[in-house]
Amino acid sequence: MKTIFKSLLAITVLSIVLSSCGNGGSGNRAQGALTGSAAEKVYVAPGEHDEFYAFVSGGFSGQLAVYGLPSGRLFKVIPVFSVDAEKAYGFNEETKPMLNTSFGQIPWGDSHHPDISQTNGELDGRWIFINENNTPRIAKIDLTTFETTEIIEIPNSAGNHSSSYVTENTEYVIAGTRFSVPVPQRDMPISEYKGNFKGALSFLSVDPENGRMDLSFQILMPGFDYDKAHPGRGDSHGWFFYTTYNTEEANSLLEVNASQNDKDFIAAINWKKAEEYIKAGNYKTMPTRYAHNIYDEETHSAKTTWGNEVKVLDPAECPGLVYFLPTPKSPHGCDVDPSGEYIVASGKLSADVTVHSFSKMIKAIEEENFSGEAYGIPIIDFEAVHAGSVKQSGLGPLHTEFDGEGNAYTTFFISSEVVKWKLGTWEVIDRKPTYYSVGHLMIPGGNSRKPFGKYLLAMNKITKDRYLPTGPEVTQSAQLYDITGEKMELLLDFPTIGEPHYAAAIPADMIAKNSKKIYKLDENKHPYAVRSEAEAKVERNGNEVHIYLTMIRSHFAPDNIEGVQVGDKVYFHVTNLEQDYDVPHGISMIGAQTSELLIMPGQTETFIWYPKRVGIWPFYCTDFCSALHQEMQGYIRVSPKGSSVPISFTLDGDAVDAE
Ligand code: RUQ
Ligand code: CUA
Repeated sequence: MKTIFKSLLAITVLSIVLSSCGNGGSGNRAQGALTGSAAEKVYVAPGEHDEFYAFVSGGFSGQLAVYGLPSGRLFKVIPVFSVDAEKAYGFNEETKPMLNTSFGQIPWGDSHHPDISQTNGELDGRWIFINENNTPRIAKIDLTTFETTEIIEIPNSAGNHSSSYVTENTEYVIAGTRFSVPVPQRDMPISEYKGNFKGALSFLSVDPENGRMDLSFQILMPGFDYDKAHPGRGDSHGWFFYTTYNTEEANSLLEVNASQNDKDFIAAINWKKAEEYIKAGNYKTMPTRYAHNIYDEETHSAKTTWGNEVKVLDPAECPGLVYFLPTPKSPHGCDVDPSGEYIVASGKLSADVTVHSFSKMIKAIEEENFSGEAYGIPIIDFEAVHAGSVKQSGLGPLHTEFDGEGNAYTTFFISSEVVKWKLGTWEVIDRKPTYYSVGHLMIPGGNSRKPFGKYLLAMNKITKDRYLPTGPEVTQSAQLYDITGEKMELLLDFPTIGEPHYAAAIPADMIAKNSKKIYKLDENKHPYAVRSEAEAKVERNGNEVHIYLTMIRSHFAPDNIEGVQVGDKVYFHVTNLEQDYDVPHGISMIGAQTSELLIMPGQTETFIWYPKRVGIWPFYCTDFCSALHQEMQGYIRVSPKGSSVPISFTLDGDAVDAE
């Protein structure tokens, strides 16, 4: 086994070396040149809109980026798990609670797999969910505001990788632990991992009205690594499938020790059965602690509530809840075709892509066609569940998506290619190189009942010489392929933010029409909001000074403030009074140890400034908002501590309004 692994490793290294010199040299661009027709296919004329929104995970940036397809133009980076000084996310008082966890406030996360909400197995465009791998969390982004509105921490987990995928009607969004750990956490020798560590799979219900997530239950699985997951659909709706690796339960040098078994498993979870067990009270309640952070659009503020228990199911005590499907070999991707019949597993160390059949699985369960059991969980006989394999299709298969026309597309990391093959006959139809070392791929709607087809986006881990060099760190990138014909056609390369793990895309017209234009001022329930300049004021409360500030083109009210002292804690509560589309204002204060605020029309945000020195200190608008943007500024007079200068402020502002 070790030899196979080492030779695969050697091929990886070789293929990277080959690809980097194969296309090397700045003089040789011919290979990458597009045909005129390819250029036309991605050209979106100035002022025209793209056909699809693509939401591309930022990987270790912790964020989610919004691109247009086919142009590859970047529209927005949505801050999710990492602070973002540009948008004040995690810096202003309102969004700080979004990053609360049981470990404290965490300024960074590792985002992986976005998934758009579904109704009847089709994308509905209401929300997009994304998982955080490092400090296990799932976030929800509202697709009317393109803002993160909810983050829930996943207890009893470590490395929330097999996440965040939704069931057919968004009944659940799921999480799964990549690293098994002691549950509950305790002090014990690592060498006693085997048989003692557990892998928690989590099911979070989603309120169909407001999208509110709730940690419904967890299934405490054997101590394997739970890697990827996808929901059943159609007939297999009610099931969830997770790939596992390290069924060896090794705790060290996994590259060798977790590559011993010929086959690992896909864990098939019957979540409808889980609901029955929960209903029947067949669960344990486990004390735990996790943060649940919700952003309220009316108060423009986030609040954390704390969960302190979770319902836990033990598969050994719940017959029919979990089955294992033997699957070669350290499988990564776990993908279900649009019909729900085929479960495609990509064994990282297997030469073939393995496909299981859902209907065969049900039959095998009925006939109890089992080849053994692991920790009380039946292992279905491989032949009884195996539908077929795509033979010798490439090296290092990772992920598969579907076009809805009976074709599947699988990425191969080691051989750097996308391979198109036919469901049912398993024959390879086409293969195209990627540049280089592709991880995920995405077809709009490609993990739903109704893929939109047309394009395939390959997300690459390595770009080498594909772009202008930028020092040792070079961009990662995505590549767009036309999949309307029998053969795929490479159309476009474009750089991405962070590492592009998975993505999700949806026809633009499904969400563009719902996009919010402004926040209504008269619906603003922020406790420090003011709705007109007349209400703007400055108040002292001990050593706290609260400035209720307004902004409108092109001035602040008040814009001269006196009576602040060294040692005060000065709150800027700032309301943007604009009610027009696309007129944010920004504000920053000299010496404030935080970011600017970038405030949308009708919104209120807060930052805190600790004046340290006596003097007259300016603040100004940071977003070029009008012809007189440069005039949008103000002063604060800071007197020594204990000074008798009273709080005073101006409200006339010497109208320099451009409008
Ligand atoms: S998993 S390739 Cu998160 Cu494949 Cu990224
Ligand atoms: Cu307001 Cu610039």
